[in-house]
Amino acid sequence: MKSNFWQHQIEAAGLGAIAAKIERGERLSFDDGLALYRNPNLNVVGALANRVRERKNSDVAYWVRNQHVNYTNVCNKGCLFCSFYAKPKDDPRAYVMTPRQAAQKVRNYADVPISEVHVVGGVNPKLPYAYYLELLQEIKAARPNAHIKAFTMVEIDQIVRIAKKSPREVFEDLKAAGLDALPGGGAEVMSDRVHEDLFATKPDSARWLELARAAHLSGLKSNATLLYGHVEQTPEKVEHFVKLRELQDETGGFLSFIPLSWHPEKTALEDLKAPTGVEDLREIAVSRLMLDNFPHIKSFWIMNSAPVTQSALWFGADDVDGTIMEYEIIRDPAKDRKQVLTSRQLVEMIVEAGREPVERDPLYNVLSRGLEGVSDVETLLSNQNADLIQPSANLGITQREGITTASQSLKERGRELIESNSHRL
Ligand code: V47
Repeated sequence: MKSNFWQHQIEAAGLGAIAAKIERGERLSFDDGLALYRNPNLNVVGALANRVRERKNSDVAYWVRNQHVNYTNVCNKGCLFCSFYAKPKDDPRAYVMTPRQAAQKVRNYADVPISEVHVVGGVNPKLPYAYYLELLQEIKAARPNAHIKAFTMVEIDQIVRIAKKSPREVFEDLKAAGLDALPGGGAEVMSDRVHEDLFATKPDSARWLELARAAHLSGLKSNATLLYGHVEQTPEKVEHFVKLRELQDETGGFLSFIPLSWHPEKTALEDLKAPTGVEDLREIAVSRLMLDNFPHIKSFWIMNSAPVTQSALWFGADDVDGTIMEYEIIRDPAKDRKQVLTSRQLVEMIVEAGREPVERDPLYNVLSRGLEGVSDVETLLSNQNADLIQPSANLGITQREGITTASQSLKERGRELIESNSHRL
């Protein structure tokens, strides 16, 4: 960054003072965060983020052999940004897997060397405490050598409530049942305004942070996310970073931050436009610069697409997530069944982008480098298994006709909200 060319670019973009702080390793302020979001020269913002990325993670881009299991889509939270969930009552899309069925999903991929099983679902008020413990136990028994990364803080909030125990006691029980780490997710945007408008019945940011703190104090590592591109405002995103890095100063328990690009399709807010690739790159870059104490920034290829993720590896990201196998949260069942990249495709994507692929486990222990052991077996198996257990097979919930789904009934509310937010967009 010392060359005259870059110095000129940085000064011309009006980012000289921020660049000097970055060079000195100083923390950026709230106002710096606003300035980075508002600066029209994305290349310079990205180059500054890349500077930090290379300082922390050199040329490496991490990937993981993982499998997602979404054990239920039943959810009583009614978030307007979500297309995944089904109402607890009378929703024909609703499904719940028994712990054994979830474990069978994992066994279906027994021939793939998976190191992480990522387990999340809706907040299903019918599931008892024992269900969550059995879910972990059955999955662990099906895949003893894989780490289980399970439950966002929103699910944890529900589990704590039904357990009638303290968060610390619950984390001890979950660890004993097989929990190794927690995903990000659930905080969305730490703003009371957006919370009220889009996900009022979910825990607020104070509760999310309290539970993340308890997880870290129990020795569990976790991730954090930001859902962007809907009705949030720039200062709310900067505030989100400030809150996360304060907790990270305290606990050191966060591993990775994942900006989640919102997908409006089939949600109550589907009339809003989706974020563009340029916005995705800016979110990666600003998060890398603001979250100075987070070791990793992930560009989740499912949300960002593979091409944007390749560019993101030069805008601050050092992780692309993994093989996934099946992802229900933004899946359109009418269009495609599976969202999977083989280990070979992931590694080739990273090499093509000019970075060094390193396979990791959920705790960022290095498992392999370069092309060691990569294959195309995931696609073969995921196609073969497509019909074995389809979530829409409606496990344990009877289908009925003539029912208004959650997303239909919320659409009206969504339209009103879009109108009332239109002056902010
Ligand atoms: O909290 C829901 C998001 C999250 C939509 O920790 C949507 O490695 C986009 O947390 N468009 C759950 N996003 C997923 C999550 C996650 C994903 C990947 C990796 C990790 C990790 C964590 O999904 C929710 C919500 O913010 N979400 N609906 C949507 N329509």
